Amino acid sequence: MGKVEKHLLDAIARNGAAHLTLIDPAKQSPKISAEIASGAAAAGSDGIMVGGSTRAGGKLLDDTVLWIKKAVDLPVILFPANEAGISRHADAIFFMSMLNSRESYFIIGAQRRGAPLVKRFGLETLPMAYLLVAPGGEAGRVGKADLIPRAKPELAVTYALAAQYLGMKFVYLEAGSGAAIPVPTNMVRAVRKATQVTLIVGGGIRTQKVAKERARAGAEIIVTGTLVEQAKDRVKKIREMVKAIKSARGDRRIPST
Ligand code: 1GP
Repeated sequence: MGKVEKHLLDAIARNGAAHLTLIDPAKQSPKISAEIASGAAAAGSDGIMVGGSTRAGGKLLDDTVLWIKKAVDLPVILFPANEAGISRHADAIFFMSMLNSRESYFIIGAQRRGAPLVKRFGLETLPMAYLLVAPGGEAGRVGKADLIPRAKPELAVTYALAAQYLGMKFVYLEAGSGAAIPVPTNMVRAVRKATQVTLIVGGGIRTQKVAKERARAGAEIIVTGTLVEQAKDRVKKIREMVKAIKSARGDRRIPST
């Protein structure tokens, strides 16, 4: 098992659930991204994801990762929209496939193109199924997702099980960045119950209550992006979020990998 995967699983084992902070390099300068990461680290977040559907790459991505690495000790994990979202300076990459895309490019095309770079840079790979749930937001639109309807938890389960059988260790239920409504709790619970993958949930999570409910339902990693970007008192906001997530599940079982 790689170092970053171990870091995440240890955090989950310790606290029942973990929090990751998503930073989109296209939304602010690398310096501000590093400030956001510092705030997240001070607040107890467990890692920094860098990426997003704006598809930032190249120098902006490299500089953002370098600035963040200089500012915090937390692992920096790439969250790429396509093969452009790869930086040699990161600690790991969510090597992800949008299983419910209608286009093979988002299922395996971008991954095939990016794989040689990942190898060359020696990045730790965290294999992940990326499942877009309605409303899906920009990620769903860009990725041409055949969105999982909110009322169809059993459909999410079939994708998640397929991901597990394909050997993916992580499944990400994504409602889309800034979504007005997050992934429904009963969908989180259904996927948790049916699979042994490490379950990530994100998109539209802004309040402690919403985060806590998802963690209680079985989400092991909660991702927040917009909240962190927009909050005035960032550290306080993230601290509250982290506290809610980590106190949600006293007795949950440790996920097997
Ligand atoms: C988006 O799930 C993440 O990929 C985070 O969403 O920006 O709504 O927190 P928010």
